[in-house]
Amino acid sequence: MEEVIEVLNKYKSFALFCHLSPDADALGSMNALRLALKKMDKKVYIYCDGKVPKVLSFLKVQLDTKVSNIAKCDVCIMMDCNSLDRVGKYGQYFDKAQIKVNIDHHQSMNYQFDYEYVNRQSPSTADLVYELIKNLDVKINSDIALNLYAGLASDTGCFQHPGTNQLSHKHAYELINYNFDLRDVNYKMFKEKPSNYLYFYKSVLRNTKSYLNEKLYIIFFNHRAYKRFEHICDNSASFQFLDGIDGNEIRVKIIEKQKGFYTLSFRANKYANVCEIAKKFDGGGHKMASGGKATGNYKELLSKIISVCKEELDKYEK
Ligand SMILES: [Mn+2]
Repeated sequence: MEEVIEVLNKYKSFALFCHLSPDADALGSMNALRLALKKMDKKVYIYCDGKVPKVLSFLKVQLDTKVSNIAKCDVCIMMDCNSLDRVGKYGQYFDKAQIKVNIDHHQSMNYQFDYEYVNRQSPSTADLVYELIKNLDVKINSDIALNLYAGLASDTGCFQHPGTNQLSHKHAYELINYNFDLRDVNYKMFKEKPSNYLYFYKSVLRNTKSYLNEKLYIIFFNHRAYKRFEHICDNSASFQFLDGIDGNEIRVKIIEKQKGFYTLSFRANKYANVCEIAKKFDGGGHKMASGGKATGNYKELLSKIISVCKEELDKYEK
């Protein structure tokens, strides 16, 4: 931590990066650090290969797109992920950075950084960014606090996921003291739904099939369904109503973003390690929540997913 703080203090210009299909933790962490560094009169650019989901517009993230600025920066920081793959089209630019920093809480993908502030037990990257900012000569304001709160509330599933700990609540308590509109943020992240949500639910139920004695659910949205519900699909919380169903352990969400190009997300209920599954599909993440990607024929993909999930579930069969 001291080393990363030294880097943040010492250098003048920074490019921040987060993962594809960004969530509130990725965007909130990045935006909070940007706001803090700006207050220290640093130059900061932020990059994300993907759109800010409509539901997260309240974070007021302004993504940069001009890649020529990246090489001009002293330091590049990868946040809420730790591999070039996860940064998507910006990976090649990150790879050329003079100084590479990682701030993250995911399982390692073995990419070499110069400095790391990583805690794989931390429930969110926002918790880590908050600890860093507290050690910088910056007065935290309501915008910084809002972005950090959104990140930690989102990654803990509003303080419900198993990784949620005392520190999550302590940090939330401290951040709420900065007087952002807590009620509004919670409503937007955990309650508000677009008007076509009923049709989205119907579509999810129609497109969910169960395998392996109900232990595995697979939800598939083809590119037409994705187009229809794009903004809802991009918010992983939209599928949370399928979590925790007794007898089910793994849920795989397959979204065909473009014809033949799929993003995959994996969720576990209690014991399966879906990060191991995601690694077989160019991805990674956490034990209970991971992501990956695939291309090609759907039927082949489906049978590969089923067999990889079976392999993981078999580890726990007596
Ligand atoms: Mn995260």
